Amino acid sequence: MAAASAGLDRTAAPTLRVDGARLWGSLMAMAEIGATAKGGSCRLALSDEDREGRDLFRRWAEEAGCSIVIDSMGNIFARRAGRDASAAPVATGSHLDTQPTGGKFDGVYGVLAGLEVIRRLNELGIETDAPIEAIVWTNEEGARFAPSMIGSGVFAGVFDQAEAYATRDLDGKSLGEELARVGYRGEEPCGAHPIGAFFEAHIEQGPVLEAEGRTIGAVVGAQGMNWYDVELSGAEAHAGTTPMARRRDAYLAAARVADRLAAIAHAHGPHGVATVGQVQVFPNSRNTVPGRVAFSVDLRHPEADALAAMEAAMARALAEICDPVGIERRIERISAEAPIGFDPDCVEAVRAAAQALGFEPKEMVSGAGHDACFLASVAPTGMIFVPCADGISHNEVESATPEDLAAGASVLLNAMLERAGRAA
Ligand code: HGY
Ligand code: MN
Ligand code: MN
Repeated sequence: MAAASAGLDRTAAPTLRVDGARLWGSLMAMAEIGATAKGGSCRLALSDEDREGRDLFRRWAEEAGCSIVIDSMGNIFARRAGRDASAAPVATGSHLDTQPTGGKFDGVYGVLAGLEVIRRLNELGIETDAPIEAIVWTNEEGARFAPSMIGSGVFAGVFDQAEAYATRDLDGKSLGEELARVGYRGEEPCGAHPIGAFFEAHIEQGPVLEAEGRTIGAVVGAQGMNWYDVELSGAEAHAGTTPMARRRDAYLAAARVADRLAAIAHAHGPHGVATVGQVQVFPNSRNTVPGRVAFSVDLRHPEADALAAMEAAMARALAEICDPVGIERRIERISAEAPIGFDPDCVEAVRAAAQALGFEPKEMVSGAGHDACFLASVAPTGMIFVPCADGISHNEVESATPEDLAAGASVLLNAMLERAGRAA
């Protein structure tokens, strides 16, 4: 009965629901920042558009009575006070940065669902025991600065901050310089911020929930994901006078490697996936045989040993393709995220909240990486998925329904409240 005497009401609270129209309105207002002609979003990490989105989030959070802390990696912590200021906050959040041809919901849904939780608690006059926080993590996508999830990765001690500051985009600008330029290089040392528990709401970015007619995914873990930088060096040559047999064509070798990577993924199907997303050809002239090609590789699999086998198969493919034609190769693994499992109590809080709202949640493993994957190593963490149309994401047509988004945010509200406790 200690909890009751401390004025902490753990009785089963009525199931609360967010204001779905307000959440949708905030999503559409944020989508106007970096809006693309095809209806998507482009707010590359630490760009002017990212800064504008961050500034809007901060304004909304301050209007909701939150105090704001920004850490040395630009992660933003918007805190709604609880009765016990010394308690570690129950937090939620995601990212505002997008892919170059991103959608309106990847990341931003998790940030604004967190803001809606705070707005709704304010509206209902509910005081929690622990503080509630909504967080914006820096550079989750990794589209501009590799690797991905750098803000949460430095926070969790996975990446070194100095190395993160030094990483450069294709124009040679460093993350540290850009962080200072947009005014988000905060004072709080990254990683010093206490987190009592973390929940992330996100669109599934895959077809499963929609195909099964389900609204809520209770995410139990995420698959492993390795990123590589590969550089192949041959020799520039004249496109007209150089016989095919005398060429050391770096692009042709890279194309063959990409084809073999697809075969490796199929061989480790149905879950193995491989992607070459970024390719730079040098000197990139129509009538010069490419002498050098730099490209990215993204390998993923839910099982660690299968992911290791895919990496070994990639190394063999590179040797078999490059050695016979005298192409030199350099490969660097720039990030390696092992498959992770989320905290069973957090998964249960998500499941129970969904059921209380009338949804039967589907247990799922995430195919995408998320900031929650790193938070899981420093705090009890769970994720909530909602469907997106045709499972499409990292595409301007990405879409989700106001009803599903509201449902996921209501699950988030109840799961966080259960964890934070209501002051009686
Ligand atoms: O790459 C991912 O899985 C995430 O969308 N950044
Ligand atoms: Mn995301
Ligand atoms: Mn993404």
